[in-house]
Amino acid sequence: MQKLANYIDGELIAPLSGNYIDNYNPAEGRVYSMLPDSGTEDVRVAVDAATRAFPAWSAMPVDKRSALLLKIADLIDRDLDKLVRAESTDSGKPLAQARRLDIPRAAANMRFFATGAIHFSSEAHVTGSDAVNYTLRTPVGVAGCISPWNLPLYLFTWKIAPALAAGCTVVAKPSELTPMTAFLFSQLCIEAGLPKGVLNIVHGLGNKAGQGIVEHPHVSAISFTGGTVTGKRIASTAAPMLKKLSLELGGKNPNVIFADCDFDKALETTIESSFSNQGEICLCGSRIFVERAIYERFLEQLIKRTRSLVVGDPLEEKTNIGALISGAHMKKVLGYITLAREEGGEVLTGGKPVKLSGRCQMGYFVEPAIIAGLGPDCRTNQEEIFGPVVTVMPFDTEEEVIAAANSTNYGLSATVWTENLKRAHRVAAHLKSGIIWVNCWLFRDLRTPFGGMKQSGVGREGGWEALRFFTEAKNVCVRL
Ligand code: TXE
Repeated sequence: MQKLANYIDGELIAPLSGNYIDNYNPAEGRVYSMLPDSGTEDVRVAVDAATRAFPAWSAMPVDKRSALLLKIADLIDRDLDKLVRAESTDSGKPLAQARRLDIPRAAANMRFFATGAIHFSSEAHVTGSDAVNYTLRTPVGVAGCISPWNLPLYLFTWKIAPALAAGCTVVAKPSELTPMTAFLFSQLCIEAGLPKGVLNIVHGLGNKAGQGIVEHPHVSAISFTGGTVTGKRIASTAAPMLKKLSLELGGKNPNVIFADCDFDKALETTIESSFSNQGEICLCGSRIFVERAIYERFLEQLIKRTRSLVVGDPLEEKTNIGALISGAHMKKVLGYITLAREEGGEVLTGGKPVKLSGRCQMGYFVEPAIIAGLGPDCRTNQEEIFGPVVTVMPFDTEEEVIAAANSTNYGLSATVWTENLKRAHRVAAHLKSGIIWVNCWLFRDLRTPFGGMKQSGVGREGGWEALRFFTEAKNVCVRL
């Protein structure tokens, strides 16, 4: 069975303990490879390598750093098919989605920040004729980047690309549930000639390898995407050490559909925003609010379209919904279906495990579910399920729906459907979300700030925000 390796100081190496963790193929429900069970000692070696590499990497002219990152982007493009298949196998997501979204976006992340760093500039403030202040932006040092399993290479590169482009060296840990594309990525870094120690990838469990990165005194900044509970734990370690922190956490996002929307577009996009990646995207719209005038019609069409989605082998092109990430996660998702019933909800379609035949007979498949009859305050409508499960609620007024949409502890994203321009701007301004889509979903301009409010996190990624995060601002005041 294939054993993955850590990427430390430019080499692919085994964990110091010699121990490995089983890596599952979620569509087959069986172990298909093994990843290093790294501990704090492996992290220490990685941080030492990153510390040694920092002076040369941070001093390298930005166009040279950029060229190396662009080369890695080209290698991702070259290996598209291999990476797509690996991502689908490792995470259970449909191959078609990995080809359309995950892997191209990983290359785009590398290119965006490789070129962005060239254009990054700092400010100058002229204090009348008394002084000139200018801001020096220097890389923070060794950055820790910890990424989750739902969009593995996409979110991994979303963090390491700006860190490296800004001149930081990095110790990164992909999720132990989806290590494969980060491992393949480390091979591409070697091929591209990335200097040793600039990027180090330590595989392993969150509470060992991940916690080791967060606790290490020479890691100056932590960029994390994952669950809110884990984010809080990381903050409780990193905050007293006064580390810079960026936390992108969970969501329970409202999808608000007014009667004056473009009905067909709202319906089609709602199918995507509800069930893309099996609902395992922090940006999925899991609470659907529909204005009463079109509620029955919309719901009827939504059920019909949802029933037509193909739950199946992720490697088959016709599959819309692949496997959930793990048996434990499937249990959690099904537990929420039970909870929804206990809370008085009616499951209008789906919500049952799907038993496939052939190689996928042991896989973690769940039918996409639509639940109605629940108010906004119940647990089903307050807690992140992170699976193919949505609730649908009618509303009568704008004020009412804004209050309901804002009623959770989360504040990551929201979607608004209306053809009324004034209303669109008004509602967007009142929604407590870091990202608001009007008449679209998931569309991203990588220059815009990305992140959540409330329990959805602190800090913003994307564009200059990310390059600012990985640099320290120093003001130099020159008295004239
Ligand atoms: O993610 P974790 P889990 C949500 C979703 C899901 C829940 C739990 O609701 O059901 O979180 O998922 C690393 N120090 N999201 O438990 O634990 C871990 O190894 C340092 C939303 O699988 O947050 C992995 O690399 N690192 C989300 C990463 O954190 C630690 C995406 C994320 O894992 C650590 C995923 C520690 N103490 C889940 N403990 C989103 N925002 O998109 C764990 N890790």
